Amino acid sequence: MIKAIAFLRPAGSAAAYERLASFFAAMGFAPGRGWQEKKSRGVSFLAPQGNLEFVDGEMPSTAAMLIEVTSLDAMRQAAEAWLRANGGDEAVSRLSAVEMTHWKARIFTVEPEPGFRFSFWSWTDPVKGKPVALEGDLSAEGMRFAIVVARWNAVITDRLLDGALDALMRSGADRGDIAVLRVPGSWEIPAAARAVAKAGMVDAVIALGCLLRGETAHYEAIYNEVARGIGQAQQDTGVPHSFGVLTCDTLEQALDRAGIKSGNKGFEAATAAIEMASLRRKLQQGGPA
Ligand code: DLZ
Repeated sequence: MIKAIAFLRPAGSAAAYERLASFFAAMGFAPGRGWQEKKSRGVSFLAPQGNLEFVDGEMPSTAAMLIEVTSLDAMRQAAEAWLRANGGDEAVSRLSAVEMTHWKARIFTVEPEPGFRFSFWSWTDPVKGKPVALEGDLSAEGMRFAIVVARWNAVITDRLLDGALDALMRSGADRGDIAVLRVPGSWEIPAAARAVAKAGMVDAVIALGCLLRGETAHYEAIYNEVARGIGQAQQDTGVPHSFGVLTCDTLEQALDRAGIKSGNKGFEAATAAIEMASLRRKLQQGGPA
């Protein structure tokens, strides 16, 4: 099964590597994982879609890489601002004007580092090429999170916490931007989640707990209240709350869902929190264009 395409380019020098990384970050690309080893390092950037194209006939651009965007003029402004701040007039001379293409699109080409040309383009038809849906991204960079984790059944909830932290850090969150709040049991999660969300300190709350049916008197009543409370804290505060409270018949089932067999629900809850925080930011910035 094909999983992904990675387009690799040697930067040539450490300085060129730094400039290209800085430019792509300034253009709003979501950061990928990258790597750092003895012999090499890599900085990666993600786009929601990618494909490999071979061309027969007239090439759409003199650049080898085409980046489709929704707001071409804003992207050009961002490119110009970066070039001006990183090389002045000489660098700005490596930015083309916006031109029409032969395929009903507008395009500009930029060379942030000599020898590295990139073309940004968008359809002239305002509907074509727009995202079919407004979605959150999976980059947690610059976001703040609270993880509210129950101590009851700590053998499970500690694993959920590890999974959640792993997801946040791998997605670019800073450890200093993650607050971990420990509460006695799942019953106490909603109050703590609501308080931290209400304080306006975080972009999202991740609720982690584990209720075991066999060992919990009034299991249904507790579970319903925990779920309702977390949902209500989310609705009342407007801050996304993701639900990572396991409800299992046995400890074995819970272990499976905390990283042994069936993934780690803490990791999944953190991913959902990142996506919802990102979506909320986009809506606050004006929603669908
Ligand atoms: C009391 C209790 C029981 C029996 N079972 C669980 C459980 O399986 N999971 C959990 O997170 N918490 C449990 N608790 C503790 C309650 O959530 C709560 O912390 C106490 O009743 C104190 O309010």
